[in-house]
Amino acid sequence: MAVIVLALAGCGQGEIEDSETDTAGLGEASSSQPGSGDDSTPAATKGPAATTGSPGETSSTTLPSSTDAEPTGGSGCTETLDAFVDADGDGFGDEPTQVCELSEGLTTEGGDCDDDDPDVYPGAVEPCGGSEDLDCDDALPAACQSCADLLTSGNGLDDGVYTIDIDGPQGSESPFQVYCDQTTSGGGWTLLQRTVWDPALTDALQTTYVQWRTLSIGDPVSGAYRLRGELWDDLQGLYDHMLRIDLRRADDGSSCEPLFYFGGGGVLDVTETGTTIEGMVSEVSITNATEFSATDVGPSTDCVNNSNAVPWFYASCCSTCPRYQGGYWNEPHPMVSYVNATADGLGRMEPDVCSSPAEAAINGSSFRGANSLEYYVR
Ligand SMILES: [Ca+2]
Ligand SMILES: [Ca+2]
Ligand SMILES: [Ca+2]
Repeated sequence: MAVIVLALAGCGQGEIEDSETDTAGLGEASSSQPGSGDDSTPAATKGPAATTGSPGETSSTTLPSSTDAEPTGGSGCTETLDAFVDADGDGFGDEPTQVCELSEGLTTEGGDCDDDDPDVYPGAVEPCGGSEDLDCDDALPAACQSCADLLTSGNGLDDGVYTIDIDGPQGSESPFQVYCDQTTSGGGWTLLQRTVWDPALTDALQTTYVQWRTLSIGDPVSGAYRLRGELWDDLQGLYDHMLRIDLRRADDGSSCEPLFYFGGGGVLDVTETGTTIEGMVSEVSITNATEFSATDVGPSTDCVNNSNAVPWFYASCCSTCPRYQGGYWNEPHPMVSYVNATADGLGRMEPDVCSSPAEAAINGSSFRGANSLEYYVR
């Protein structure tokens, strides 16, 4: 502000009588200055009150003569320049003014929608997923297209539920909520499915292929959940896969600390008639077949129907079962076979994460029950 008044003051010498053109700029600028209520004071005399800004140094040297209302030789202002106050120094201003020449704190570029924030101006970079209009186009930033995008944008660094727009603002797909793991092994993971111990909750996920492909079920925050299958392959950017396994303690049914198993290179391909996953390299069998089975489609429909499993990449049985019944459980539960034999991606096994043993499979095999089993891609 101070700087502007100075510039105006210099300019005002020659135009002090032209109240029509100058009043707007002077009035606005001077209204915030101490003592500016004295309307009879020539504009230039207000300058000294505003000489705290370094840019005013050159102007201030001309100010004493301005009180004579006598233009000094050569410094008169023959033409004024439309300019804007740039209080935050980002090169764009908001408050219009007229000056003889530009000086620090002034700019010819208008449109700064927040002149107190140097990160907000027309054309500013506006990362997806933000909650503030940074580029002054009167629109909030677009939603990010995945959890990985949220991580890159800096607007989604914590684990939690976020709104993503998988095909961007121009696409036909509406934004929807997902759960993102942004902290495990580099983050950027989008949750695709969660099965839980309680059969009544997970029952809803045991569906036909069409239902698996077209219907999202449950809440990404907690409980049984599945993002509809037709989006699964759209969310794989790096072809990375992750299983989060919360083993169930035998004594009180509480959850152990989570284990995380990873796979790379697995290419998901979802079509209207079938789904495959090819090329995954992982230390354990995150999937047990390349082909996907639901109640009506796939090589292991028997597993899904007779064992109350949920749609998954099953062979005849599974080392990772999002849900399975029979042999091991009287009720269908999530279960895995390798947690006491193969370390997870963080180097831990069952004894490292459970203060008491996880619930053992009823037939004494290596299978363990899980309070939740979550599948992510990124
Ligand atoms: Ca500005
Ligand atoms: Ca700004
Ligand atoms: Ca914007």
